[in-house]
Amino acid sequence: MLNIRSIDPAALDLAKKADKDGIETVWDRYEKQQPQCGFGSLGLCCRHCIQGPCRIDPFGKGPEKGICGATADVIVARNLLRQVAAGAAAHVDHAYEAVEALKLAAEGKIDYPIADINKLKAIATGLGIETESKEPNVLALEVVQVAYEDMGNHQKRPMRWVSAHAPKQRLEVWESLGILPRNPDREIREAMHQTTMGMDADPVNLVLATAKQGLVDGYGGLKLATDMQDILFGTPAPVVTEANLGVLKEDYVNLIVHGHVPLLSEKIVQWAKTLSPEAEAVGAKGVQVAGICCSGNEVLMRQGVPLATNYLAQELAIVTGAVDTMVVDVQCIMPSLGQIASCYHTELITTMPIVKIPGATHIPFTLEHADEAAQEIVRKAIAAYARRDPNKVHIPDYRAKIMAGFSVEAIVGALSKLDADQPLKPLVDNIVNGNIVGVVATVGCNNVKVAQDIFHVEMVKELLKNNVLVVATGCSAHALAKAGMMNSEGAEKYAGESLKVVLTAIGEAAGLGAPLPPVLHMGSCVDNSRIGDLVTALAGYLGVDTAALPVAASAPEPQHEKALSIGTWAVTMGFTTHLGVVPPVLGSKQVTELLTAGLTDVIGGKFYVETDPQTAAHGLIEDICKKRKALGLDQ
Ligand code: NFS
Ligand code: SF4
Repeated sequence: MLNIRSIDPAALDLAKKADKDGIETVWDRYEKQQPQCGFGSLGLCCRHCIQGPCRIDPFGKGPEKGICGATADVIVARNLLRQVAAGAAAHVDHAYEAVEALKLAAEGKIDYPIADINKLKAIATGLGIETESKEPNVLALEVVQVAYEDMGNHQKRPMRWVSAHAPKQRLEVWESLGILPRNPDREIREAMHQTTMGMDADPVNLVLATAKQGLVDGYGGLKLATDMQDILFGTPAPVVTEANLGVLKEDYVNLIVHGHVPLLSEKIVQWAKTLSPEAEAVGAKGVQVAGICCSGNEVLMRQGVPLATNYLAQELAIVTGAVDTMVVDVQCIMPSLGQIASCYHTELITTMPIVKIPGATHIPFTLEHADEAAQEIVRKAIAAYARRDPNKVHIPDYRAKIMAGFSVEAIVGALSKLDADQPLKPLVDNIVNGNIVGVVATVGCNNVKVAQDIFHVEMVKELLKNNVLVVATGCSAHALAKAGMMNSEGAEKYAGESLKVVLTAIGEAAGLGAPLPPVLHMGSCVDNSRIGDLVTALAGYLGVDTAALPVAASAPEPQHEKALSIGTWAVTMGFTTHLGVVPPVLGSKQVTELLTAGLTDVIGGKFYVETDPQTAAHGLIEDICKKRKALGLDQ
């Protein structure tokens, strides 16, 4: 079946091969699910106790309450809180592993570096830790201590990762709403408790609890993970490489890293280089590592590893017949990969105790034996290369040049070429004078309900044309990378006149000899914390609340619960946060109203749901213009 909906030429090309090879893809399975359940789509079904399942009739003709008496508002609000808590849990779990890694690295118990002493010092200073004349491992242990205290059950105060890093004005807002999170595990546990049968029946209270989960996610997940990973592996600096499945090479061993946590993928990149002679010994020219989803973004940002593809085309990567091994850790890994890999020579390798897939080889990854696991995985890929069937290989010849690695430190570094004393000033000046109308962060996934990448690309085209600077992470960054929006030519092609002037000036000053890309790749989904850091710095420099900045966020094609938790965090930061796919909340007028309008007065931000890319772009621009006016920038 050729059900594919995508604008990615490589995906379209491979869908034909999938059809020929008899491979069922995510698009085929989506078709088979039609029509999807209306109750579920509206958020109106509840299975929280086994008197249920209960469903509310959205047309008011059938039941108006669940068996226990829960109304549509309660059911929708409870479901949303659980989803956002689940998203936060994924990020907190990820962050926690990185904290453990830093601890063991600092104790010298594992073979991981502490690569970025400057970042370590900056984070320690931010947490109020004295850094003077302390050895890096001593300092790292003190930072870990704070992280562990934040995670500890005994503490009643809000997380220090929040109070140390959040914008001042925001802290006051969150405190007044009673949503400052204590330790993340406790808050997630409480959300699970709060949503069980016979608990909270107040939709407003439930929505506020959801906002609190947004903060758990933003600071206990995203920010903590990025900070730890930067200390361990280095803070990204600009790198140049390529994106899309054309980065796979016929005469190389192709090893794809897929998932999210860089603890394993960093090791794989390193061992792929070291073991390259073994690949040559079997007739390959070397080992080509490429990345899918956020593992891809992580090793791109720090090691310049090319991007293979984003979420929706993960199955099609295997259909190339050229992937010798795909190694996965956690999150966004389609269970279908095991079956698809079995139709080719590809060895699918799972590594985590909580992600096992029938049909995959399981090689347990532990911090203590990371090098052994990585070597074994690379060697498996080399062995699989020998089994590759040339008749089954088809690598679509599509790849776009990209520049990535735009951490806040890298952005400030480039700007400091224009003003060494006040590096944020050139950016702020250009926002004030209107050369840059505002900034939109596009984040999040692909969703099979939308033609792959189309919403990201079409909306961003419109934003750039209107001189809005775009920063991107996650699968959105993949989409925009593949579409050629992350290189200098992209600035010429897509940026409006005044934005182009700024990009050119920064590009020249930074020594690129060409404009800066119009879309800045800021990393993986946990690296949304980098966007948080950037807006926090901008707000601090201007002495205003982040909610006042001409900045907005968008997840054009969200699919994962993580996208909902990140979006919720963006709303708590005071941003209008666009979703291009309707989340399952429309079954409750009250909850929908709270999320899209009612909360704004108290929290400053809101969700904005719009399923047309052009309209969404203009909606965001309108929002940015209102904020400009309120700041007195445009009369
Ligand atoms: Ni984010 Fe990254 Fe992609 Fe969505 Fe999944 S990979 S963590 S959740 S699908 S952007
Ligand atoms: Fe039904 Fe209430 Fe049980 Fe949910 S908690 S399944 S609404 S009885």
